[in-house]
Amino acid sequence: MHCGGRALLLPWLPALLAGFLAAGSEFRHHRYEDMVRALFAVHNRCPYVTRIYSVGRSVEARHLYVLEFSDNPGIHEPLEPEFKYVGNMHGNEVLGRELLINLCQFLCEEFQAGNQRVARLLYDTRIHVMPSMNPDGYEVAARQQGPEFNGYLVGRGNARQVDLNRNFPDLNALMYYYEKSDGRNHHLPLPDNWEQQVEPETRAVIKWMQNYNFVLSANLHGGAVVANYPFDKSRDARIRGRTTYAATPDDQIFRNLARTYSYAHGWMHKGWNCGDYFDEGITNGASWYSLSKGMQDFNYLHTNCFEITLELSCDKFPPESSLAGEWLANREALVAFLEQVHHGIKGMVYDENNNPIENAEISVSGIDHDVTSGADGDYFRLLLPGTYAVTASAPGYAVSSSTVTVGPAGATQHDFYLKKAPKQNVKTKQHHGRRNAASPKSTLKLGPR
Ligand code: GEM
Ligand code: ZN
Repeated sequence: MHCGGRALLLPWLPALLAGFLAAGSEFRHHRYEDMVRALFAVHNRCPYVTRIYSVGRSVEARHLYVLEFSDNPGIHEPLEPEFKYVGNMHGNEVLGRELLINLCQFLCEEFQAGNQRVARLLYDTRIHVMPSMNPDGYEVAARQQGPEFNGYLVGRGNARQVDLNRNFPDLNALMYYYEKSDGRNHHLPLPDNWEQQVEPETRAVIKWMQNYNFVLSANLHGGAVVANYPFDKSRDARIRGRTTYAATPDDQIFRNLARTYSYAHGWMHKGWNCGDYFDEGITNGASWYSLSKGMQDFNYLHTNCFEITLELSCDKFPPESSLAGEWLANREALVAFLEQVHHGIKGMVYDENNNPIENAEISVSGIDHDVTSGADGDYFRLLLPGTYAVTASAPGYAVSSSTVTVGPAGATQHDFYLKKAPKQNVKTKQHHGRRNAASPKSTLKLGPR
């Protein structure tokens, strides 16, 4: 699907460009009101495959809007993975916001035009697009900075000037603490008072992450051109100026995800960009520079979602004249990365009566990071091609193991049927499931921002 896809998109290009240009050029910067109008215009044009919802409001009460694409908007269909794109978390890094508006217009137009690749994506996936996580910061940047001025920090933070990519609970610290005991590194719990410790935008996005079982995601930034993958925080962040690679247990998968973007991008993979060199256009976050309380690591440590951070332009507020070219350089990459959500293993977890089991843990031998089944009992485990020993477990049930082979295209489906365990064999994992009342709460303080 991946290789053939590029060819599938190209025939539509001239018509698409002509359409955009005729419509008075969609390649322009969108202030908040313009962005909202653009998203609703897409919804009005493609009402049966889109839905608009807000996950909450910013400090200055602007909505954090999401445009959702699916053949059944508003509904999670079992075995159809959920995907998200988030842009403009730093208000002054604006290319992601524009590219995501372009992507929404593209998905809608191409679906209408009968593009089979796009139609298939919409039938098999639920795609959530949040063009701006920091609409307040954007307005500051657009007013005081604008495209012509290269102020580096104006509008980066939210209205209270908090950097939202330094505002998530520090689950890396908790993971390192757990390494001394059971080594747990997934669905790590939040401190009791986490809601009081984070900004409204962060709070809304965390609740969004908890309400949808996202499988794959990217967070769009600017200021460099590179695909950055977890961990962002190095093991010893206190050693200043020294950068150490902090690998997740899923390092190979993350590197592959990052490469998917960089090689499908016009020039990211070449490595030399904005005066920096990144081999293959990818980097481990911590090996670049260490960052605490970022969103990327939080996704991996608190949810089932694998997130990478895409740095997409040297210029954080690029001139309008560059937007059409940037769209062409990123369009295939945005679609190809999205398609990666269909790799690995997926399936259902049932009990003996065919009732779905929520929050079952799926473990892959050799990769020390579990994912859990969602409310419908479905699970998604991104993996590279290969043969894996996979285990499903849930409290009160006997563990079930299988050997599953993953090919290069599409996800392999494997369902688990768990039998009730005899009382003495019940596996009691204290830390099971994030909604489990028995799970320990983090006592770590989030500390000053
Ligand atoms: C970043 S995020 C990407 C880089 N991550 C690491 N660990 N070096 C940030 O938040 O500082 C860059 C950006 O703002 O775009
Ligand atoms: Zn940024």
